[in-house]
Amino acid sequence: MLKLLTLVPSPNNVKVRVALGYKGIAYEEIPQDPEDRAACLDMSGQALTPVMQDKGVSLFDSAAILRFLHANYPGPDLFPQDFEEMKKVERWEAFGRFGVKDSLGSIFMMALGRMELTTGNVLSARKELIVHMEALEATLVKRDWLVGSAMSAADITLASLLIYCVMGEHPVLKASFFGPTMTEYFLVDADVCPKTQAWVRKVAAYDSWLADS
Ligand SMILES: N[C@@H](CCC(=O)N[C@@H](CS)C(=O)NCC(=O)O)C(=O)O
Repeated sequence: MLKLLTLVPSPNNVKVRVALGYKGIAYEEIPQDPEDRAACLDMSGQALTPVMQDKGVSLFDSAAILRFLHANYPGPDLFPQDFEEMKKVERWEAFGRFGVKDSLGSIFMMALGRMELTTGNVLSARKELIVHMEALEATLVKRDWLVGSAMSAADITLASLLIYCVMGEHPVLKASFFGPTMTEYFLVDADVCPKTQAWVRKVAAYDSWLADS
């Protein structure tokens, strides 16, 4: 059975668990202690989660894991077959990795005490995040999913990054080692980008940890 070393409340981990849930793949989950990276290092040669082991392969990096699941398992596709549609998914993934994640990451770094925590820094990261949400909203007012007619890796990647903005009150997120301040820094009002907020909840429902919000 597929093994997943996972840091329960982390966006990149939610992303992989959503993909597993969506494709209906059974897996053994091995929650990680944020202070102890020995198992990740042992399995993948690097310390970050998520890490997956399956069919004789050990893989780190959520985007690589999604491609592995798409290529090796039946069930709903995570990536389109069409070349142009694939380029759209990859553009959304890049927007997640280099746009949304940069603003999100700076708030995480402040909450973890790795970057100077000032009101100005929090506010400017929040402002950037809301601009990113507005870009998603402009697409999601016109269509249910970012690319094609069903959920894809584009939706899974972006929605998982926004869980703290939308679902920060969820007990799993609120109780996380990032601390309750994360909710305070990230959470946006219900009337901000409502389509995007509903879409984040719809995607997150495929993760058993976040399903019952
Ligand atoms: N590119 C990697 C990034 C993985 C990553 O940043 N993992 C975070 C959790 S979301 C982590 O383990 N952080 C540990 C730390 O910063 O101490 C991916 O997409 O999986």
